[in-house]
Amino acid sequence: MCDETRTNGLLMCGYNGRMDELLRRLDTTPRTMAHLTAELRDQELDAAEAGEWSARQILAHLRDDESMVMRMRLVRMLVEDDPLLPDFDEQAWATNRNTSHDKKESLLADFMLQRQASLNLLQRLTPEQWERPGRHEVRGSMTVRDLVERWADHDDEHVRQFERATGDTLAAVLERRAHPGAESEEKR
Ligand code: NI
Repeated sequence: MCDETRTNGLLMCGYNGRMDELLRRLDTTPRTMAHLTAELRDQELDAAEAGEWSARQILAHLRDDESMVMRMRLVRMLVEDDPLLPDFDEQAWATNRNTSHDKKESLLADFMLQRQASLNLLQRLTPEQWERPGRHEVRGSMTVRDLVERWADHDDEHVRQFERATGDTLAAVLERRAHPGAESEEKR
């Protein structure tokens, strides 16, 4: 069972530092996205190089993926016996999904809520549940632990993609916030 301890206010199962680290990464992403979106205006949210996603599309993708792909896979692996997990064509999904009217505040609030729902499940997994299997259509056999590693890496990939789309970085945002008077000409 879960040894309930708290790290930075986050409920953790203390049996494995690696799992805690994965959950910490998942817990951090909504705040990262909040920092990265805070100063963006609509024009900047929707700017995109040809063939690339805009910042708004990336944020919408993280929101959609959380409940409809990642948590769905998790729940199926917890309740079904070695389920077959369909692949998900995120390019096709993004192309056919009209998120241009979604306000960044709504997308961000949705993402935060959905991520918290995922963490509520993940924080209470037993060691046995972390090892439950599933079969991904393309990636093959995986455990819940493999899924969560992929989940955290997926966050990081899209955070970097978001930084490329806006030409800004989390480090730069935090630096500007720490030194509000020192806005340089290179920023916008
Ligand atoms: Ni993705």
